[in-house]
Amino acid sequence: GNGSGTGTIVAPKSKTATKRPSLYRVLLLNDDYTPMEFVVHVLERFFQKGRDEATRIMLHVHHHGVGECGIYTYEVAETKVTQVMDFARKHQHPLQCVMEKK
Ligand code: NFA
Repeated sequence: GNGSGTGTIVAPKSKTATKRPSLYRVLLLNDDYTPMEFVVHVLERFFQKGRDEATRIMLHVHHHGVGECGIYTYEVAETKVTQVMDFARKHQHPLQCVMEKK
């Protein structure tokens, strides 16, 4: 860029429409077998939640069947879902993680 003053001549930006990316909710689904502590760990590790917020979300999923972990662009949401599903499978827990368009 020209920000640091290198003497480069930059053409003025033409005013074209920039569209915001679609957003996706990442959700955890309740089941009868995954340990509560494992779900809290998932929320801390993959969704950057602190212990208290992770526990709140886990209990919401436990009581309501589904709950939101975060809202991300498509590629980030897809990566989170894959990371959680791989981690749950590795530990032989049936935890399900899905994404839905907002
Ligand atoms: N319902 C699970 C249990 O009683 C805990 C759980 C919470 C599982 C949230 C999945 C998601 N051990």
